[in-house]
Amino acid sequence: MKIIKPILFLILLAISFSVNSLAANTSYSITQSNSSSYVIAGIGGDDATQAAEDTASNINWLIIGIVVLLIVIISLIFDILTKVGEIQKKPVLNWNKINSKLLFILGVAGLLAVVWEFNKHAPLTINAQPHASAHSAEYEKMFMITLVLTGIVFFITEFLLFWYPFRYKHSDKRKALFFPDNHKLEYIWTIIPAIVLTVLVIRGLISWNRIMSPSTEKSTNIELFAYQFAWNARYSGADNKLGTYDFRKMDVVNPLGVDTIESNKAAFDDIVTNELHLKKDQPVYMHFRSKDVIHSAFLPHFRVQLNVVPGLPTKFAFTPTITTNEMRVKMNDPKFEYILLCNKICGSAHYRMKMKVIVDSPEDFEKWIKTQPALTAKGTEANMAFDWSKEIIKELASK
Ligand SMILES: [Cu+2]
Repeated sequence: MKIIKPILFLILLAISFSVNSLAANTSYSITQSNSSSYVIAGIGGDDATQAAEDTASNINWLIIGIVVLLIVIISLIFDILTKVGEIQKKPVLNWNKINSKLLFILGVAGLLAVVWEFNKHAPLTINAQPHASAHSAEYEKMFMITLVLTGIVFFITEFLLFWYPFRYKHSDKRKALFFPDNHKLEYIWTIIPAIVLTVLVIRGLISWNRIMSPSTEKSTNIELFAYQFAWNARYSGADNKLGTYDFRKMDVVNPLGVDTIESNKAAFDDIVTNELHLKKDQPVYMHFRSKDVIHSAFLPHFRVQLNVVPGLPTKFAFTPTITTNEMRVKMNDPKFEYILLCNKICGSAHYRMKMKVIVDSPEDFEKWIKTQPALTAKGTEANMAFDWSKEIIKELASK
């Protein structure tokens, strides 16, 4: 009580100052142009901007002052009620009841906020995006099973956490039960989660192994090259072999440092592009390589994400199953595009590190790739003679 009075005085003083300087600015008419700035009509230039900023700042201080004042007033009311209780020799406020109720309200509000958050922001998550690869359905299923199981446990345990302090708050009429341990209960809450987690982990491992061990010789080899701040794709050409590279060979004409010496024949027909074209139903083996820092290749629609680490090539195989055109029809969105994003904050222009991904029918893929020059003239010749659409592998259909 003794401390509150001087604080109250100081706050009132601060508010009166704020109101005074606010009044000094009211001769300008203020219109809010957008959420971030105020514009004063009739006055141009820096003076107007400065005045507007001062006013906005004063309004903020005024709001803070009012909130602090309200807190002080409420605490004063509580103080007075406590004093009244002392005089009457019978407490006016039962803090035990108030706290237990407030805690329970907090718990319920928190759980409602979780439901609200799911409704509000779930459409922005990866799971709300359409999926278009051979393994994506399995991934989705696994994610949903884990989410539902952990979700049920979350809601039950969180509710109980707030219900118990409310239901079993202190009462003069009863004594707390001394309850050191109960073997049966401990068995239940150890064995059940252990079984559930084991099933989830084993199931996950089976899926992981199936997704991560595709047949290498039946896949098209493509290299994804990441650098600050863009991507390049390197196709292995008609021989389906990526030529070796050497970082010392990187320069303006050969940014990927591909070795085109005579002994490195595999590199001759390699094709470097700025767009990633994939063939429908054709498994692709992605070899990720970074020039500078750690990036992360994120292909949300194919449910693929892998770190791209300088000096440590990483790999992931997947099979796109829906062409861009088919997806446009399916989504009823003629502008739909697949995308490759960098998902690691890799520097100042990280936000624009993305690449257009197009899934073609075998015929369209052939048409496109034949317009792309290889690293050498000989390689281009070999690629032109190659029947790209023949390479469709029906391995997946047989599964
Ligand atoms: Cu990046």
